[in-house]
Amino acid sequence: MSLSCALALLAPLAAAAQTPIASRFSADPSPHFFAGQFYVYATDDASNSGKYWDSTAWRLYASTDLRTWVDKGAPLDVTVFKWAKPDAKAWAPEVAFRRGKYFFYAPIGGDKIGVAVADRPEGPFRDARTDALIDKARDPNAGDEPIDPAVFVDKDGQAYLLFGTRVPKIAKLRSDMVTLAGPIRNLTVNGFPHDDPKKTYGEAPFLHQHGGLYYFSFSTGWPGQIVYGTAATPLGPYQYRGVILDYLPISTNHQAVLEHAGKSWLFYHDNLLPGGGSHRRSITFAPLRYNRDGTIQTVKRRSAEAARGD
Ligand code: FUB
Repeated sequence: MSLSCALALLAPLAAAAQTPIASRFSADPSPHFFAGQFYVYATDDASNSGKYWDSTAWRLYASTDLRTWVDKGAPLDVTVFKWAKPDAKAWAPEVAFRRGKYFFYAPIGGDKIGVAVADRPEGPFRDARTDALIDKARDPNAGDEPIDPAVFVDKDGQAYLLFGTRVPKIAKLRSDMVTLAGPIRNLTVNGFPHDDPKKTYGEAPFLHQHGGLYYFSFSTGWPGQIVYGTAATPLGPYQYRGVILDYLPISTNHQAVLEHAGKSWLFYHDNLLPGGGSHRRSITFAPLRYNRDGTIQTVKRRSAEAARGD
């Protein structure tokens, strides 16, 4: 074993956190622990025009230890969905596992969410339906922009799909994971601080459970903070509790929480790589810590210079 490998193994994991997981621009992390490995599904900023989020394929990174990440290439692109325009933009992805299958929730073109399925985390993914799971033109209450899907599977096995900008949406999924089990509802968050009119729902909904409470986190907008509320049931209503991650020096903020082996991590994107910016983002993560009362400690962002070791 080389000295650098030995030192890397000795280094505390917290130090590996808040550096980019890849040298390739990528954003909107969907982190998971599947079949003994960590996986992060991502929006591929490296293949966009640099002027807009107009990439047409998603990207996948894998790690066995959260320190060393391997670029697994594009697990899916929009052409897999025959009903989608081949140049439709591929935005923030989500993946969920159920009964031996991996389900990829793919926001396409800003107005539809498709779902693809595979037998392995890396794919190949194939369209799980012949049309979109969510379609703004077809589905009542799909909202103005059905993007940013997030899936939460509760202890009782009920799966929920969250999505949307400006108004957070939630719908139950059938156990097949590819059809809705009920209406699309609006999620309510009460108790936003009155002294900050910018604190409202923007995008990037994410739902997780910890210590018996349901945590709904999201970005407040463009630019946005990552904030959260808690509730006693997945459908809410949620009570605003505070800020998880402050504004970044880019126009978007997008988070996901990974809880594995008793540890919690906040994955998000930032501007950490040379040449980066609002359309050239990079994925990183940090330990997520809870207080005894269930509140979450605000994650202190590391600057690009510190992350690069400048
Ligand atoms: O990557 C495109 C969009 O930027 C995502 O859908 C939003 O969440 C924001 O991160």
